[in-house]
Amino acid sequence: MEVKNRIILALDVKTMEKAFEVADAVSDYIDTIKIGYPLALAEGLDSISRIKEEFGSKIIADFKVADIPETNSKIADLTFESGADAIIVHGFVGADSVKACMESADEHGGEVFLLTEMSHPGASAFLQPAAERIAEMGVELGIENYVAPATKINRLETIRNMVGRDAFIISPGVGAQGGEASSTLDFADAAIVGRSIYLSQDPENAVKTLINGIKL
Ligand code: NUP
Repeated sequence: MEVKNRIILALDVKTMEKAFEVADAVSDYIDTIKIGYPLALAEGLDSISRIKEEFGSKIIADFKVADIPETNSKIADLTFESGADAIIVHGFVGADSVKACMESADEHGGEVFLLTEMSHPGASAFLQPAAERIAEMGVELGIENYVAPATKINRLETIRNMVGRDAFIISPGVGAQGGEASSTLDFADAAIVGRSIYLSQDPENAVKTLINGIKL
């Protein structure tokens, strides 16, 4: 996936009106938008196609899919049918569950991002000890796209080393969670940024400042 300016907007707002306002403000700089549960639950799954059609953006659906294979298939099918270009899938549920999403992605011409380790402090309890095994599983399954945390650069680096230089890593945690774009992008291909853009008084300027601070 090509991500303009190496920044992905996490559009975790709860109304379509606000979503359109923020996406419109940054549309000159951002061509990839991550839509997760907040917007999809508030405004429906068609928020994906509405944003995509209005702004021509690529959409990554952050549904952190983590169920049995049969249910994962249905979730992934519905997500791709709603226009998503990619879906974020949890790895801790195991290879069969992840494969179900990969098969759905193949059928729909979409992509899977494997979530290896998360960016929040609580992730150190259960997910961090499993993260390297999850990344290894991703490599064994032939997954090319990963999500790894911007808040723990050493962990991001470890995951980069495990998945290899050719893998595509997107990294959340820049800004509001304390991560910093430039060092994140030493190891990740793109940074995911939510609150420091959509809560800003001037989202366009927030994005410009971010871009100016990174080596493209
Ligand atoms: O480990 C993760 N951390 C994380 O913050 C995996 C994620 N998918 N996210 C998501 O990234 C989170 O749900 C939110 O949509 C975005 C970060 O937003 P912000 O902290 O920049 O507001």
